[in-house]
Amino acid sequence: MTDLSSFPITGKWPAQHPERLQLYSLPTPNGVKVSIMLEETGLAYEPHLVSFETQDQMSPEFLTLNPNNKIPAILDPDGPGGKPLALFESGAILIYLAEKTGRFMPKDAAGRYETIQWVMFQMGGIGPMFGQLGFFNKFAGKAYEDKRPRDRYVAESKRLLGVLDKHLAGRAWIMGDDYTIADIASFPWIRNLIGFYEAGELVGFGDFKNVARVLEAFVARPAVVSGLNIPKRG
Ligand SMILES: N[C@@H](CCC(=O)N[C@@H](CS)C(=O)NCC(=O)O)C(=O)O
Repeated sequence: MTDLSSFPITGKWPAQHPERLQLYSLPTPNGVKVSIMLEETGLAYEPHLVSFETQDQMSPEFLTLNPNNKIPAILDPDGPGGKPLALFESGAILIYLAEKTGRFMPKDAAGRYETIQWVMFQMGGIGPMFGQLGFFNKFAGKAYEDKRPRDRYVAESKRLLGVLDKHLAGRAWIMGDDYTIADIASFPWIRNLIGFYEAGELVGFGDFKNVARVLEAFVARPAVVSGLNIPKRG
């Protein structure tokens, strides 16, 4: 019988099924990457809602799992060597889950590195830049009179979308015929940019036909449809 009681996080979010992978998250663009991956792989897992309304991400229990106070984070009772493994940073979690399950990552070494390269492109480029654009277009930054900060992130987001659009020409997915963690990392952010952040017009999304085509295929996947709402908001 798996026992996770020595992990302080289980004091705040008790594990009903300690033998299952424990997910601590919220359905944001970073959070849903992991929910979608878990839904795609069919791994047994138990989702726990980390509410920002109650600042759960700042709680001492959550900080034991991620000292950087951000979702998503996981605790896998069955990590390498059969020992529990706690992980944060969505890109690291996607790579871990791909390797654990042997899914959504090419088997050959070159394909594996190229997939990781595109995951890093999302983690270091798309995520941070789109996130700033969201702040300046939709949230507190919207009220700033000086539009230069917003425009800087508009320009950078457009540039990144252009890079991805060119790459996707003639490809079904980022890695070609196969759907991988590079897609799972990237498309929740693109969906969010034109949806929740309401920045589609600002970045001229209509110009990125390949990105739009692959986004449509992505959101039609059943695991994406369900993953986008996990964990359920209270
Ligand atoms: N690089 C991190 C970023 C995670 C991140 O920014 N999470 C946001 C939600 S999308 C968060 O937890 N924010 C809460 C806070 O900053 O207090 C990852 O990809 O996991």
